[in-house]
Amino acid sequence: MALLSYLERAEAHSSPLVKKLFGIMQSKHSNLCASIDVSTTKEFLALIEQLGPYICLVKTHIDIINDFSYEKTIAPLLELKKKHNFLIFEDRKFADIGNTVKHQYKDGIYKISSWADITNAHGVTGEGIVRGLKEAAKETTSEPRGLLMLAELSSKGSLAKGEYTQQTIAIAKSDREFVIGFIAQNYINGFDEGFDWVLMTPGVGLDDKGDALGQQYRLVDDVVFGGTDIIIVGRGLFGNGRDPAVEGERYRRAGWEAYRARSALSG
Ligand code: 5BU
Repeated sequence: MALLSYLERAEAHSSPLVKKLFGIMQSKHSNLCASIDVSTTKEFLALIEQLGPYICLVKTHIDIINDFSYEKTIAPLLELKKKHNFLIFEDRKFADIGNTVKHQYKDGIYKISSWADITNAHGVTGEGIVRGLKEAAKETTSEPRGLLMLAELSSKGSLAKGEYTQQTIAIAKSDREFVIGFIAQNYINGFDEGFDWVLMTPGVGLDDKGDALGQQYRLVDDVVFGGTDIIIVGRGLFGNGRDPAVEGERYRRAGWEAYRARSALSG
């Protein structure tokens, strides 16, 4: 079957959140998610300001910011979101029982459900995790919220494979409204069954092979031709003194061209 454009997928999708995401991707010609892993609010906001024009999604690890506050960190982030038109994905990787993750998502210092459009969860604790997170989202806001299930990881020796991955996919299918897709390294048999899941892939780098702590990088073409919709790039955009605007445009173009080439091949 021919691979549809992001616009066609936006039009056909049942989820308002996915419609919005694919719509942004189409209008900015970007399937690039920037992973902003820095420890001060100043660096965090400066990077997002620089990368804003090139990305469809900002991925955060909000708990690594030393000087976090809603007023100084989140309020300006939401301004940048409006200015540059992207969505926000908090890479929280929830992994507890439903009742606990419900509170971790909506309470505490970070109140993730109040500002992050998308978050993610491991399947290790079973289906209750989806229900707990969904309840928190509903109790927080009428804005659309979505969950990605962690089917695979990019790191060396990851245990998320085989039967574990298949069971995680089964958990995702328990709620096709709140769960919008997966984090995985490739398209996996078992995802689809006629539903247009969003697939996002981290561990992408054009210049490095990995890091000293088990990260493994693959090239943009490899992950896009492997079936991904959104490439997630962190240090490739700003590590080692790189210029975020130069690398932002480079990865945006690489990701977009790869998706177009894949669509043309499948057409
Ligand atoms: P990097 O700087 O491009 O290596 O950052 C990758 C980001 O993606 C980082 O925030 C990780 O926590 C995140 N990540 C990952 O690297 N691999 C995975 O499988 C998952 C998330 Br899930």
